[in-house]
Amino acid sequence: MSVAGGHRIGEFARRVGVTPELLRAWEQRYGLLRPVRTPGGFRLYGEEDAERVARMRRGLDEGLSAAEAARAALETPPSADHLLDDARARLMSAIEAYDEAAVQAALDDGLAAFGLEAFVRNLILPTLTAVGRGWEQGSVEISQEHFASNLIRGRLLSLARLWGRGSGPLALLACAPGEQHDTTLLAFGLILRSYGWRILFLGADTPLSTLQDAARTTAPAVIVLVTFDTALVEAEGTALRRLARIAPLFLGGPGASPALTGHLRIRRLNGDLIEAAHEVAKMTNE
Ligand code: B12
Repeated sequence: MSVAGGHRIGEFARRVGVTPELLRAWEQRYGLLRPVRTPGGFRLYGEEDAERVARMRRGLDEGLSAAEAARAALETPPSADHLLDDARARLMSAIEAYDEAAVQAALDDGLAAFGLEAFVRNLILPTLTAVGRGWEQGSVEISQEHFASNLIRGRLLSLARLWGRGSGPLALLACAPGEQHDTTLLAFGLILRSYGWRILFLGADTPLSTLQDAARTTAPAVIVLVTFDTALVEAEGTALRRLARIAPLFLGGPGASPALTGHLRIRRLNGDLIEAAHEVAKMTNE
C-alpha cells in the first residue's frame, strides 16, 4: 500500500529491489533509513530513503564493506531535484494551510539552497502556476491564491530593496494600463538586477502617459512593459510608438503575442521571463 508521501516496507522493498529483512537490518545497524510514522504506528519510507538505498547498493557493488557503504550513502547530501520537490511541496502545503510562518520558512530555505535565479525559476514561478491551476480546477480557493500571491510578491519586493542603486544601465519596468499582474515583472527585475542593472519599477496598471514622463526624467537604457492580456495594449499604438522614441521599448508577458508586437512594430521579449532577462542583460554593451 502506498500512503501520501511514502510507502510501507513491502512496497518500498519491491521498488528499491532489496528484501524487507535486509532493509530492516540496514535501518537498525546503520540508520540508513529514516521512515516517518503514521498516527497508526506504521513506518513509511520516502524518496530520500530510496536514494540512500541506491547509494548503499552502489557502494557494495564497488566492493565497500556494508559499514563503509552505509557511511558513504549517509554522507552524500540528497540531490538538488529532491530538495526542490520538497521545497515546492512544503510551500504549497503551507499555502493551503494559510500558514504564514511556514510559507516564509519555505521561501527562506529555497532562497538559501538554490540562489536567486533557481529560486525564481524552480520555486516561485511553478508555485504561482500551480496555485493558478489549482484555482482553475477548484482545489485552491481564491483566498489561498491571494494569500500566496501577496506573500510571494512581498518577498520579491523585499529582495528588490534599493535595486535602483549603483552604476549599471537603468531598466524602467511597468505593467500596461489595467494590468494587475506585476509579480512576474518583479521577478524579471530581480534577475536583471543580478546582472548589475538598476531597476525603476512602476508596477501594476501604469498609464502610458505617466510612463513617458518617467522615461523622459530618468533616461532608461530600456523600457519593459508587461501585459497578460493582449486587449489591454491593442489600441495603444500611438502611445507605444511615442514611448519607443524615448528609449528601446520591449513588450513581455503572456499577452505580448508576436501578432500584436508585429502589428504595433515594437520589440517582443522571449516568452520565458528568465531567458528574457538574460536577453536584455546582454544589451549592456550594445
Ligand atoms: C496571482 C494571479 C493574480 C493576482 C496578481 C497578483 C500580482 N500582483 O501579480 C490578482 C489577484 C491581482 C489577479 C487578478 C486577475 N487575474 Co490573475 N492570476 C494570477 C495567477 C494565479 C498567477 C499569475 C502569475 O504570476 N503567474 C506566474 C507565471 C509563471 O505565469 P506564466 O504566464 O506561466 O509566465 C510565463 C510567461 O508568461 C512569461 N512571463 C510572465 N510574466 C512575464 C513578464 C515578463 C517581463 C516577461 C519577459 C515574461 C513573462 O514567463 C513565464 C515563464 O518563465 C494566474 C494563473 C497562472 N497560471 O499564471 C492568474 C491569471 C493570470 N489571472 C487571470 C485573470 C483572468 C485575472 C482577472 C481578470 C480575474 C478577475 N476576473 O478579476 C484579474 C484581473 C487581471 C488584470 N486586469 O490584470 C488569468 C489570465 C487569463 C488571460 N490570459 O487573460 C489567469 C491565467 C488565471 C486563469 N487561468 O484564468 N490574478
